[in-house]
Amino acid sequence: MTNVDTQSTTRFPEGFVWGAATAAYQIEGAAYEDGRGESIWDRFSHTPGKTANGDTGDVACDHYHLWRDDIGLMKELNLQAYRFSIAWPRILPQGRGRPNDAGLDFYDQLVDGLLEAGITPWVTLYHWDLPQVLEDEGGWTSRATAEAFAEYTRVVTSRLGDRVKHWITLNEPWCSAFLGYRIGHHAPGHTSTKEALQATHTLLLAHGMAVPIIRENSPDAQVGIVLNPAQIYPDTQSEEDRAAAHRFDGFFNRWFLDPLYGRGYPQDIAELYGAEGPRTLPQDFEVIAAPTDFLGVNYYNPTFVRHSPEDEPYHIASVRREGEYTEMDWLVYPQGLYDLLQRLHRDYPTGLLYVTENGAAYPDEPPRDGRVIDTQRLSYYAGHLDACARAIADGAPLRGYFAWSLMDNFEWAFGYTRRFGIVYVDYATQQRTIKDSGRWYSQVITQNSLAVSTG
Ligand code: IFM
Repeated sequence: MTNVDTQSTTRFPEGFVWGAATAAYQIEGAAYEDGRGESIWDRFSHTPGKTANGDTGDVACDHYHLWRDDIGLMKELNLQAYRFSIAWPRILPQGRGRPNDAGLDFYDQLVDGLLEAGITPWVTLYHWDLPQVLEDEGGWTSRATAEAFAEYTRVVTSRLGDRVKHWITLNEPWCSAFLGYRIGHHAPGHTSTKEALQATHTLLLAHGMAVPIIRENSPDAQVGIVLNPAQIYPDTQSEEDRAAAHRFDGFFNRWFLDPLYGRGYPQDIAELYGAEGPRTLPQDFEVIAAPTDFLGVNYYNPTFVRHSPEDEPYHIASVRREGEYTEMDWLVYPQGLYDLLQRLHRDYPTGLLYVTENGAAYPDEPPRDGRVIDTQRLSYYAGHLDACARAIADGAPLRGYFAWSLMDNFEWAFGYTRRFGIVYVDYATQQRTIKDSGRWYSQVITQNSLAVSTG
């Protein structure tokens, strides 16, 4: 393969789950087929100026048609589990109401195909592709969207709950709320703090409403939510920098984790948000804190912050540290994953932990003689898996790891300009090629250990 120094002899515990992850809008394509409704990402990506090169998910990796081949790839990679998401607009084109049989059939066959291949399906119910009709009625800022999500959950779990035993309600609600309604970098592209906070509340409520429905329709299932918690470090140990890091932790992490684990919204942050805070009902908090079995952690990079009086209103500035950066301009820092896993398990009753996404974008060369040499990605994985192993050795209840991503795909506002796959996709031909990182990962899976050759 390639010359990366991964000297580790680390073994993972028996039963550790090895997988890879994707999301519907990023890979499926077939945006107008078989009765699928419009999603906010169809609308957003077709709006000029919103994505790199005007890229859309219309075709993406054409997984909707190539899923059998893709299961073949997963087998070649020795994957034990595959995390994918269901496109809500394929199931309920109008957001609620009459289900679309063709959409349900697609996922039904995919699940059966995975099980036949000996691969455990891990299903995410919502990975950002809200039906546009619901957005037109207020989207995640409207409480009715949580009710629609509960209805959608009921439809999906009634159909797949007998065979799917690992369910994730939401992927990264921070992104849905803040990238979508505050920063505007994601669909639906709004820029209001008040909307983002209301959207957060609806998303958390939707999660809480969905949990008992999943349990009812999928007995013995493991149910969880996936967050993208930040591992935050103060730039210096000064009191002011540490206070800034604590505030940032409040905005980014505690605002989600505290209500999910029964503590309501953190008071210090609620005070800073003031009148922009969400409208809530007292009974919401019990719903949101529905007991779950695991927390999914998506980790890519750490966050360093400092106190900055000129940055109104919260006086926090991010700090760029020296080091290696990926093509996303994200610092490579495996220790952040170790620290994050320890912190989550120390501060919250998370139940089991799974790394549900971790990976890196680098500008790969197209395959030559059937090979893609992606040394940097391979070493990124090696470093982060080593951090996982150390976290387990030091007591974190980490039970599995999913590489992001199974294959190169539509990276949201970056379109097709960022490649995260362990499989290379030639978008013109839909040809897939397992990269060196993928070959290395498949050996790690087989050995259940990092003691595999990379040379
Ligand atoms: O591609 C995304 C994914 O959809 C959610 N988590 C982060 C990934 C990389 O940006």
